[in-house]
Amino acid sequence: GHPIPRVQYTREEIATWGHVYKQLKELFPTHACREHIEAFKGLEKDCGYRETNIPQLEDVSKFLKRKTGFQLRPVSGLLSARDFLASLAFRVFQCTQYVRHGSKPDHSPEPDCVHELLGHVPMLSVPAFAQFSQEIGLASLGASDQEIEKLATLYWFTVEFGLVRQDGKLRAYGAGTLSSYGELKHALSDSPKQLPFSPTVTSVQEYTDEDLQPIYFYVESFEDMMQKMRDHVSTIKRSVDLRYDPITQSIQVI
Ligand code: H2B
Ligand code: FE
Repeated sequence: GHPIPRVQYTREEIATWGHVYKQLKELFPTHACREHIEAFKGLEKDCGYRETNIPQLEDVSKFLKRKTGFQLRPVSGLLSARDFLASLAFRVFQCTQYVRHGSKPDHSPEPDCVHELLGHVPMLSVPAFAQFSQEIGLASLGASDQEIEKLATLYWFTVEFGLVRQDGKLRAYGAGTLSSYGELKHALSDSPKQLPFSPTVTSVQEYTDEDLQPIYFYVESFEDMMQKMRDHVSTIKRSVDLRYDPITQSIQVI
């Protein structure tokens, strides 16, 4: 419950952020989904999103809390899929606070706050998407290692690299895509395969984190994605039945 410590970023770190920010801002109007574009405006207005400033996680966390009840928790690096997904069940997003190395501003091998703030945060402020994120988290509680692996794969092809069709064109809603200029251009070009999202197929699709994605999955809407996911999750066998109580923000075994 403590406020997230404020960080005084160095000039080099702010320059790295600014470099990515400036490039992506040019692409968002033609490449990002409309929810991301809308959310981004709010973050510029309320949370200090701009080229010369790295937003503070505490301010962003309060913004999200107001919009969708999500909160950020600072984390020092990559967590296991099980730990990471479990926190989503409680509308907690474990968020790195450090900036990638300035020698490679366009790439970070691990999540950094440029990726979290530009990719994840705007989408977590969208109610339908926040609900989807929490439901993947809820599905992970008490799941077997094998099921966790499938959920992590679904997370990869939706939350990180998902596309959505809007006004007849594909747009990005995945954070991995929305936080990388190269990936964002590539994702909507003719180079990769773009397949319809289908949990049975998508959950066992192999993927790489070493290069641009060769395959993306698209949905027709977030409601469509949520329904497909719910149908899929209902087939997962689990030892206990769980329910999230939004009043106490706790999980009840039923
Ligand atoms: N850990 C952290 N710190 N940030 C993430 O975005 C993240 C993670 N993503 N662990 C997880 C793994 C994701 O790739 C899935 C659920 O495996
Ligand atoms: Fe991510």
